[in-house]
Amino acid sequence: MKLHRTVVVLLAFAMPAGAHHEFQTFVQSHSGRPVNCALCHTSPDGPEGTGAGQIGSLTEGERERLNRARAAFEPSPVVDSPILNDFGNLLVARLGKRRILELRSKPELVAAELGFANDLDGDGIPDAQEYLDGTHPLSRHHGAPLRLFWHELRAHAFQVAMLFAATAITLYGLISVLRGFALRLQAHESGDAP
Ligand SMILES: [Ca+2]
Repeated sequence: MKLHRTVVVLLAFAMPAGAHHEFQTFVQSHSGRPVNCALCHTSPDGPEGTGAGQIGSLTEGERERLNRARAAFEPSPVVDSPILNDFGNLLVARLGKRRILELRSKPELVAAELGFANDLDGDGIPDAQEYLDGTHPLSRHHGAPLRLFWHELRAHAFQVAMLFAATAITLYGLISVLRGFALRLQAHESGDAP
């Protein structure tokens, strides 16, 4: 077991810090939605390159943060890699880099191992569910439409109940008025009208 862990650690340092496309491939096939590297990385084009959020553009301080994050083989309280977004950093913090490397061959297990308690964008859909759905865990306007609808409905349950009550009262009043008119008309036609 120790030898296995040592091999994983050595491989991790030997590997370039590229995106792990196994996760992206799984999410796309599972959800049917297109997903790019921005699911976990700062740059939608992945960590390799010289653009914003990519390794070639990092300052000395950011490189130090990257090296600290790359050494997070076990779960840590906080991981702050400049090439990862908040969801990517959360994954490394919760699972540890060693486990993430292992999960490249079982990307379908990521959601269960991350757990469904976190909701980074506060849209009511857990990060792990957004991973499965192929929606962005850092955009509160991006989620499976039905899940967003139910969340909004629950969040505004009181206002919705008041709206229904007001509508019901208005309809009841309208029906009463119409019924009164109908009775008066009926009485008028029968000659009993005052
Ligand atoms: Ca969410």
